Amino acid sequence: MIDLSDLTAVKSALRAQRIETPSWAFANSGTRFKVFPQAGVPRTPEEKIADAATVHRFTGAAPSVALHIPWDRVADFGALTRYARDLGVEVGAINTNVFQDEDYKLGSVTNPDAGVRRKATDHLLEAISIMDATGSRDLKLWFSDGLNYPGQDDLRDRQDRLAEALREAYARLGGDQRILLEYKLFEPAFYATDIPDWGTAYAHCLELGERATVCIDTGHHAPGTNIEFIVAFLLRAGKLGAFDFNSRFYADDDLMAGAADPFQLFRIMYEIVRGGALDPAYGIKFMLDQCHNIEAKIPAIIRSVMNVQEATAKALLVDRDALRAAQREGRVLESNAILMDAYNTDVRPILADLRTEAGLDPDPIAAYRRSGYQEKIVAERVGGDQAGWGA
Ligand code: PSV
Ligand code: MN
Ligand code: MN
Repeated sequence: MIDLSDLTAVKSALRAQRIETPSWAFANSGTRFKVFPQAGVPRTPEEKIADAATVHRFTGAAPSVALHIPWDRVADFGALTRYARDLGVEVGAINTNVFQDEDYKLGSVTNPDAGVRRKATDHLLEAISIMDATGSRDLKLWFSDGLNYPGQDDLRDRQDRLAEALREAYARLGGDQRILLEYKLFEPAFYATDIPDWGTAYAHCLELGERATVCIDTGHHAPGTNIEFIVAFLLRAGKLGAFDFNSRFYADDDLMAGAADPFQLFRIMYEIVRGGALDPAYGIKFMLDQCHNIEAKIPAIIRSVMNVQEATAKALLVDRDALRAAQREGRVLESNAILMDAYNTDVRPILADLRTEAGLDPDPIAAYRRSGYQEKIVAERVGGDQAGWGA
């Protein structure tokens, strides 16, 4: 059993943890088959930010919101940033969108047409200008580029084109800005994706330099992939920059983080703790990237934040000295038992205490339900926005 008598260090690490919410998760979303609109969803970037601020108000752990351009494009990003700050949140990562224009049918930065590549790269540069205006540090890049058929385009040329666009964006970064590069095994392309895996993302980041790091989206792997190994490897190499948390049963399901496989989330967070990377000063961004197609959005996001916190709390409870000793001595069963002891500990009371100590309600979802916020947005907002998916 885990010794819970002195939780000072565990609590202070949990208190410092920050989870970023995605603006698009507050908007309507769906599958290829149907978008089920919900009452009260945001109609503007400001309303998405207001919902993100509400998540932060009840969790105390989600003080920034990622934007997606052009979905969240406004005339005055300085004003939007001030608006966010007034509500108690910061603008987080700026996500680019080079996947929704007709022009991108055969790719964006890897398109065989130089004109399309120029347009896509200009969009990346525009996103960096938005970062200048919002004070965001992170440019998050996900490319839908890929091929459906063998022979459709030259695999290697596409890597050269990708590298060229990334170089141009990288050269435009200023101050402490950095690139977070995502990979994804498949979808929307099915034969080949231009950044299919962490190794490809890592290699491009290495070529770019120290301000380029990999973003692990937990839904972007083949089933059964050992994601904590990727975490351990990238941390060791100093090339892990961020997570897009979500959970999946089959593909890029974008379900609530920790819903499908809480044990995997724990194993990931254990590697983070083991690597000393939980401290915000280390610079890893813990973001959510998910869609709520059938469930109410704000409570689902609150639940996801809580799930990440619970996985983190369990990871912090691992008796690392005992684990190391057991590992060194090759005590296999005991090593496994030490890890499982932490995983099997009910950490909900610890997190409830922490919230109470911070002046929050110990049960953020119940507090949200009682707050009247949902009724207010349902009454005020008619004709909610679509995240951009499943139109
Ligand atoms: C598409 O797979 C995706 O989920 C990527 O993970 C991006 O992070 C996100 O969309 C927003 O563009
Ligand atoms: Mn993602
Ligand atoms: Mn995804």
